[in-house]
Amino acid sequence: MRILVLGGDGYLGWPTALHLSRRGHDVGIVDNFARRSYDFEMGVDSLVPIQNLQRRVRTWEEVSGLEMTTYVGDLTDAPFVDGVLRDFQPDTVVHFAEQRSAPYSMIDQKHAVYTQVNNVVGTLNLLYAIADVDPSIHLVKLGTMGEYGTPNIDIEEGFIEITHRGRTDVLPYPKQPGSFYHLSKVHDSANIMFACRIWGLASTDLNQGIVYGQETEETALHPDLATRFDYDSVFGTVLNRFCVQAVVGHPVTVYGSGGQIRGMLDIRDTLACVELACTNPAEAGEFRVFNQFTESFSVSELAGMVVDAYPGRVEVENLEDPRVEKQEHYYRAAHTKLLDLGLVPHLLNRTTISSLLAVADRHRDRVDVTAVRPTVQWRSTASALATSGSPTTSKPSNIGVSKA
Ligand code: NAD
Ligand code: USQ
Repeated sequence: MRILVLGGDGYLGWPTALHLSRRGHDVGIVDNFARRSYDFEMGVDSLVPIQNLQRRVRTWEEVSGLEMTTYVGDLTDAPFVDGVLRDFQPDTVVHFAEQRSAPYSMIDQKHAVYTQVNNVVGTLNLLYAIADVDPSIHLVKLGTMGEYGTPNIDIEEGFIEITHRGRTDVLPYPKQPGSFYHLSKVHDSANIMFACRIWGLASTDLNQGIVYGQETEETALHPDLATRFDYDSVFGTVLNRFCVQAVVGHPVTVYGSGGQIRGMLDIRDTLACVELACTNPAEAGEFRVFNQFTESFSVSELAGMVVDAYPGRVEVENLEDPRVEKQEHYYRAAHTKLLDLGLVPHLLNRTTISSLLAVADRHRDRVDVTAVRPTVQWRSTASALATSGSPTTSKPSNIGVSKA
């Protein structure tokens, strides 16, 4: 297949592009490097050093003997998106290219607006481009389990059968997202579902849980192929953060009681799930939803697992929760559709956590402990970080087609 990976310079997009390339697909990457500019804005950096995209691709081509095309530009630039689809002619577009941090979206008004414009407008441009260039392109879109929130009933995969006053219908599952970022994904889902209905597009919305891990089979082939690893309080996700905290002797930062339960998955399973979605496409006019996670854990359970796996002493600190979220709640979410397609999950165990701890330990000298404690407050309309800079406005307008 010809597969275009939008956001292919990011934490998940890069290893996914490598994986799909190694599995024999012709892969193109699109990115505007917004993620790298958030690092400059926040004054933080990936724990694991990463190379620029051109060097990454060159190294991959040398190591694998496989070619990869890159396009540098912004999805909010409609002519750019249209031009890339016409040039690359993909069978499938895998769309990772969004601002993906909930805390970043909650810094202040500017960051909330930036997040929603970047994510919703980027996806809308993509939908128009697919409809105009080739409506048969399958859109595989990264959504989030956080679209559903934490309702007091079982969560289904995208849709729920409801009987109301004697009549029954299958309707989109109710959404109760927990940040302006998570809301942007809800808006995307509604727009994609509508585009499938009116233009007959085919799309798979992958409602992904929290990803942990850093190494994949392909990134391990050469140090220049490493993907990023965030531990700071804005972009770092919970288990990755806890492992870095343990290694540098910082207390593990459990927000509130730690009873928050979330769906999680290993980074290697992200790659496998995306590939399964690509190779088993949705039909014309179909909008389908897969819940992409393999297990669920409470934040306290994750903290306990890190304490158990780390050979030294680790303290756990219950901080006042900077977010507005339920700390004790029911959580049971369906996730059978990817298993039915053949997913064989890597489950979280002591070995996985030990290998994450080893990654953190290898790069412990790069940890900036001042970036670890949470700074963004959901209850405030302007967090301390609001003065530290503005969201990225870089918007290259030309199509940058480059063969590395
Ligand atoms: P990331 O920030 O590392 O990667 C996203 C990439 O998209 C970055 O390289 C960024 O520069 C690029 N990008 C952003 N806006 C763009 C635009 N307008 N035009 C072109 N490129 C743009 O994020 P990630 O962790 O790799 O997540 C990828 C996707 O998966 C996101 O959509 C995220 O919401 C979703 N997701 C991530 C997780 C997780 O735990 N990391 C969990 C569930 C869902
Ligand atoms: N948490 C802590 N301590 C920390 C960090 C987080 O207790 O130091 C708690 C949070 O309060 C929250 C939970 O851990 O209850 C998860 O937080 P997170 O930052 O790991 O994840 P989240 O903000 O939900 O976002 C991440 C990704 C996002 C993706 C989402 C999937 O950044 O792109 O959409 O996971 S999901 O959680 O299913 O919505």
